Amino acid sequence: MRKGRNNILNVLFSTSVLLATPLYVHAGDKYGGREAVEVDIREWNLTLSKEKVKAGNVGFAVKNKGKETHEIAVIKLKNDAIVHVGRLPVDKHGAIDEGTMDFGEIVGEIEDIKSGADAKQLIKLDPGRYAVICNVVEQEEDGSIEAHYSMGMHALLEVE
Ligand SMILES: [Cu+2]
Repeated sequence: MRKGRNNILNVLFSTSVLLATPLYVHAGDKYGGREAVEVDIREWNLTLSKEKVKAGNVGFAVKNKGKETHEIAVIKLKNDAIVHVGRLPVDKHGAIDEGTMDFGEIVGEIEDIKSGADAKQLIKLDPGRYAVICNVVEQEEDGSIEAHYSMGMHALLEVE
């Protein structure tokens, strides 16, 4: 399913170049980046328009298609952290403790993206593996704690 979606995006990309209406390229151009990644966030997933980009300044164009406020954090994973991006170490609430994590470091973050809002940022990425996650933690009315990362808001981005 995921592969199929990427193929469609690749076709759109080629077509837009041919028609000189570079909609897909534009997000990168605006920020001077050679690459752009569109990030859709909603309850409870986070999807990237590409799984792989070239190193350098990468434009992230985020759209919150959900009802709740979300964020994205881009974490460069250490080389030896060959772990599924959905199985990173979490605290008791199911969130990633950004202060003590030892499997990688945050290289970029866009916080407080409201429902329906867009957010864009250029983030410099070196080659490697990255986890793109929403690390929002909130308390529900019944007192339970909801950690968006553990609910499924994560994706892997490879930079070459
Ligand atoms: Cu979230």
